[in-house]
Amino acid sequence: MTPALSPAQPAAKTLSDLYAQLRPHNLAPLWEVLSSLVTPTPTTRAVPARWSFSKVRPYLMEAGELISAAEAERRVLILENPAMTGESRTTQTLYAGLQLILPGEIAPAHRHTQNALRFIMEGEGAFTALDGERAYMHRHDLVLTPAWVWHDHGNETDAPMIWLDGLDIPLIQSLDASFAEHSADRGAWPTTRPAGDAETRWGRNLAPARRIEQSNPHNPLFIYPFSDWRETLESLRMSGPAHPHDAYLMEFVNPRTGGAVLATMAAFARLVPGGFETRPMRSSESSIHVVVEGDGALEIDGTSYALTPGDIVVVPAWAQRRFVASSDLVVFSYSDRAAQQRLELWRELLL
Ligand code: GTQ
Repeated sequence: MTPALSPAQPAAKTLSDLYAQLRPHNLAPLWEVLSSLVTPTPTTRAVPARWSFSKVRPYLMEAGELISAAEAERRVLILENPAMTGESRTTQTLYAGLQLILPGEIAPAHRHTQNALRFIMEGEGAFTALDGERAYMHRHDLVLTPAWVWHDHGNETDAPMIWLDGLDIPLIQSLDASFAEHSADRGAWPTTRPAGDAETRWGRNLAPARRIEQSNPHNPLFIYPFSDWRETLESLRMSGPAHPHDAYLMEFVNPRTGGAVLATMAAFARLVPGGFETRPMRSSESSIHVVVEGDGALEIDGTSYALTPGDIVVVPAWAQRRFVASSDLVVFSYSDRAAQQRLELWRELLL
């Protein structure tokens, strides 16, 4: 019999000896970490958090005095999760920021693999242009910039315009899939189509008969006016009782697919009638909620966050939450549900 080859080092006598031997070889024992990797339910580093628009606004205006939109490229204050400071993230997967564009300014054209949505907080009539088509934005409109579409922002009005940016930056970062390009002249994209063209073609339950089926069916509709979605919520309350867990909840949809507005993010409009309390629930998506009208509270894992217009509240993945409306609460929200559903990961638990 051939003798066994002698090991490079003496056999480890204890597990900790073994671990010391493994480390230089970039090896690690799964059994030490398995239960924290493969958890029965989601564990997240994100914590619930709330910002009030009126408290953030003065800082944003100060930034407006100190740096131009052109210099900054995007003049934004990031709403960082308090448990993940310095990481430019609001939840594990989602980013939120407040962007200011002053009269006469342009935020130059660029495109990137990150998906973005804007929810207008203040101002009337500045524009976002997608591939050179402008959409003029009004308070509480939802505006989209799907991945890899050229976009710039401009303000030709005489008042500041502020919106909430919702992006999937941390998700794209975790996938190491960030690509970006900037317009050669660092200016606005040349106008290619009349303002409002996308709404005309896609925003009225019609679609161009000779539409080209794209391999990437990104959403061709990029503005969802407040006046439309607010009216829908109002009509719903007449049509029947509120859902016990959702109250009146509608999803903004991509007219091409009927699915979520963006490849990774879904967006919602909710009405919780005054006096109504939703039943508690959990969802694997993380979500960011913006109070448009009304007062009440969002209870997250037993802590009550008072809600008033302009509040922005983070609900981490799998947190137990419920809405309590003192007066009619109108809430916009977005989440990573679209990404989770595409990956067949999304779940909820209705309690
Ligand atoms: O407006 O394109 O808040 O690219 C962060 C990254 C906004 C934008 C942000 C961006 C944008």
